[in-house]
Amino acid sequence: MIDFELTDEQRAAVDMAHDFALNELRPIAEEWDKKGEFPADLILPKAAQAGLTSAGIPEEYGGGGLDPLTAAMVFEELAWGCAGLTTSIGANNLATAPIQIAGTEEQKQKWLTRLCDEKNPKLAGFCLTEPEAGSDVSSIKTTAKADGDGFILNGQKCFITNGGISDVYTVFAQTDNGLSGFIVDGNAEGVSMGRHEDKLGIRASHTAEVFFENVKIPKEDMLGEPGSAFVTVMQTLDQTRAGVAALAVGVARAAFEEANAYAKERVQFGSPIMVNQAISFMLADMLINIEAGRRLYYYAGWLANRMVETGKASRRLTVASSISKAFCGDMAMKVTTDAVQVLGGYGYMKDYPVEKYMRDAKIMQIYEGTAQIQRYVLAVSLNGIKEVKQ
Ligand code: COS
Repeated sequence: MIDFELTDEQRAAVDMAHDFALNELRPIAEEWDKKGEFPADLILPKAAQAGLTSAGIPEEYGGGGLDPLTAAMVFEELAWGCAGLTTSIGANNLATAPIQIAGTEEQKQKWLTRLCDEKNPKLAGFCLTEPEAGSDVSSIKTTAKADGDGFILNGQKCFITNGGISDVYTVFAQTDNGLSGFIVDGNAEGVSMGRHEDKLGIRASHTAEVFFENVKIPKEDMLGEPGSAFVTVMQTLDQTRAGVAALAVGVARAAFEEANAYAKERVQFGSPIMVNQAISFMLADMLINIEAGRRLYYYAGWLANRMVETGKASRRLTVASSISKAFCGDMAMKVTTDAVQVLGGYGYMKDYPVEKYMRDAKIMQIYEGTAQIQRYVLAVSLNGIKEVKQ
């Protein structure tokens, strides 16, 4: 059955996230966007207190226990407040997904629990991307060489959200058997932060290189079977891409609201510019695309819930999550660009937030798989698709 009502739990989570976005994120968004830094000391304790840094971690390990769909709904609200701050707060969700997918019970107890201490909030980072391995996951050069009772990790990761300021990293490296996953203590000797990136958008998130130099990893911190990490990464992204789509919807929504309000107030040629169909149709198109994007990520999130419940990967989820990410990323870019257009010269100035929304939206077409990679995933699936039935 299809039901478009949120459950009581979802309503409560969404309302809480909206209040947090309104009262905690929006008031500081502009300042930290300008500074280009994540104000960890300021916002992390509040986010942890509200359960946002551990929202997707099951309750039995101390987390909020939100399923992927409800977590995505929460991210939509937070991104409405500030997509940059949300990216750093939400990175724990991405970084811990591989532990939830491939980790043992002991690993979950040890590492997930550590990230759920509200009084001592901690960040986690997902270390996949390297200077020469972004879309092409198999070409990762970081190595983990077997050494006695564990491994020695060496390599360089880049564009890592919360890189260098995280307590826990999930790291993907080449071993004798292929790509393997590891959980790495951020305080271990040999883990260091490289360049802190100066970005176009989501500037209030922290993005940096992470270096691993002869880092000793005990064998019990390997994630899953040796050589099994490619599939773990794919399943992680299947599960989290709806969350990025939701972020994109949140940014687009914020831009739409600003443009809609402006169009009612701005008078030119004796009338509010809203009376021109050139403007009102643009706003109507924004609304159509925001609503369409939201339904797409709801569906992908719903399928992700099923993956979590059954523990089984599904081609349907891969396709749905790529569709939602591709559509919502492109949609957010278009909606935010149109919002700048509605505000005209004012939209181009930093006095209004729409230029920030436009800068923030661009990353939605890039991170967690570019718009082109999503289409590649879909193109590969075409072989198995004969008809597009319900
Ligand atoms: N779930 C489970 N298994 C999957 C899977 C998925 N979603 N996608 C692929 N696999 C499996 C395949 O079944 C295949 O298994 P077998 O070798 O047993 O047949 C294996 O993984 C390799 O799959 P494939 O041949 O499709 O891999 P490719 O090298 O062609 O790469 C893409 C596929 C491009 C889709 C992948 O590299 C990708 O998603 N890249 C983007 C990564 C990304 O998003 N980077 C951004 C940084 S993340 S912050």
